[in-house]
Amino acid sequence: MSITPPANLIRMIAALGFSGFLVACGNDGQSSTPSASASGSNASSSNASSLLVKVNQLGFLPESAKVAIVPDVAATRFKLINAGTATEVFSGTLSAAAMWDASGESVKVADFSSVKIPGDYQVRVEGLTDSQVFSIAPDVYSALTAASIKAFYFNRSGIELLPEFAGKFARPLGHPDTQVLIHPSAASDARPAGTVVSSPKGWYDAGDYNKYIVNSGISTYTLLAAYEHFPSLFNNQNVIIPESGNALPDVLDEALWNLEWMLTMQDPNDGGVYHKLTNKNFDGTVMPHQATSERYLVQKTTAAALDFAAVMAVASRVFAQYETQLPGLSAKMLKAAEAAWEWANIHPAIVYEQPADVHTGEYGDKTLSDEFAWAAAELYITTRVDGYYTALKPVDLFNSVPSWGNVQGLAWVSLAHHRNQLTAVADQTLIASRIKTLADNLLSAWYASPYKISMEKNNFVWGSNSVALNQAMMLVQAYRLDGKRDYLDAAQAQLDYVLGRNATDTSFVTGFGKKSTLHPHHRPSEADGIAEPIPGFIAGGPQPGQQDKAGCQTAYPSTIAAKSYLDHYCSYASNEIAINWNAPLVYVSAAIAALTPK
Ligand SMILES: [Ca+2]
Ligand SMILES: [Ca+2]
Repeated sequence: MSITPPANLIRMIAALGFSGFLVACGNDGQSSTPSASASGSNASSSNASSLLVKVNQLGFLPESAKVAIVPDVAATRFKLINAGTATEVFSGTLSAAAMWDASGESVKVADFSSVKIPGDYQVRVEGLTDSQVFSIAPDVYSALTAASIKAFYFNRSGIELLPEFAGKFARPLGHPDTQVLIHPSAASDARPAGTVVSSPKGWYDAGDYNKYIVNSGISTYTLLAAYEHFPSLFNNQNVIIPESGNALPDVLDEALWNLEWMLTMQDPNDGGVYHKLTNKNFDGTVMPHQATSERYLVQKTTAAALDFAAVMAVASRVFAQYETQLPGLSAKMLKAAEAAWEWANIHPAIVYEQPADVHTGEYGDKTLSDEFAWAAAELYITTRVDGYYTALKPVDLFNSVPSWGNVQGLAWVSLAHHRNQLTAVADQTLIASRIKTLADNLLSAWYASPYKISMEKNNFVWGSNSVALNQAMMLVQAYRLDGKRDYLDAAQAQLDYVLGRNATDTSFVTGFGKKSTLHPHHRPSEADGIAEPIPGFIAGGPQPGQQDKAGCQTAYPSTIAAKSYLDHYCSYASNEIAINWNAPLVYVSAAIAALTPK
């Protein structure tokens, strides 16, 4: 379970001085025994990080915009040196210092975009330690894209992870979910409480072992969109999963693992979709095969039906090209989407209500107009039936950075991508305008930012790193529409941000960067007895709520928004992983690689 409450909700809660709501909705916080190998973060490391040069620790494509952020020291110039040497390859002038209110730092910008020769480099500024080593290389993001997809494989339910694919992270099969029970909240005449249903496969949602349709929706969509938008990047990619080498790109094999589970979450008797498959309580800090509590299908909801309808409509058109390998699958998915859509229109306002005996994540959402619009948009694109376009009420539908509870932006992303294949009813001017208006707002923030990113103080909500990446995804859509280079550079900046050009000087992706997240709130990474975390996962990231601090024996290094990050297993509020945070990492790393000029 992970949550990304809207910023206004965070502000409202902060104003009320009330954090209990978020504790109740977040991950458990009940199971962790802080490990002895804690990160050692403390107040002095926070001060120290303010004196470091912040840079994307992985690096840049030769033609990428390239920026580092430098503390406000007396120096007015910077150098780029070959890593570990004194050899200067470039020198430039630092910008004037400016204060970033999100981090409380006064910083300068070092721009070395003109350096394009592949190699390993560091930024050097008099009076400061040299930056982390980073690369300029034409394939600099290939391993990142592959690992961020493979993270989904590592989070698969119902499969043994074999050493030939998982290496030292091999583990026994957990959660077969072939015999789960209908919870009383989900009971119907055809399936009374206690009915045994098979619902295998799918991904564990986050640091926990449960499976939630709403969050699966946006996550699976984002992987499918990455493939729809940049197929050539994935067509020959080998992620080293059991399906590598078959006829499908691995990213689609991985998406299919979850889609097959999602199909089992639809009640064949009426088309409704169960909200989640979970235990009654969160599991302890154990490996998947050691977590054997009874599992339940809980309550059908309108949001689940609509997110399911949207994703199945997308999947139907994506898998249509694999009719030979997967006969009937595309048609089956479209039928499932239409049945869920019909159920949602008969039951338009069934909001998730947590039963008294269930204590896992809620993914509750009372605003369903965006889910209706997204499902309608995807059904329209796949079927070209004009009635779906009308149903999405385009004139009333605005664009926004997507999150699990606010999916209207996904409708615009798909409409913009398929704009040349739509029927005459679609308003092309409106589609372009919605994409550009949002991206221009993000661009304005980027222009004004002392850190040269679109992230602003109020974006530091639960899962802030996914905000950064979803902002990038929306900037990418504008670049794809009109080719204005600033959109691409601003998207690159967001990727730089999560890879180390941030106020914590940390690359938030496990296994990538010299100083990266080591102790994510992720049960397998904590319980497997292996020192390093499973690679390819992005941590939630800084946010000042610190809803977990009562259960953490290690203090957060700072209360300031952009520094409020604790690299410790206990920190489900800043250091959990989640499928809906990893999916935009896949999208953005692939998009930057595919779109940056060669
Ligand atoms: Ca494959
Ligand atoms: Ca919503």
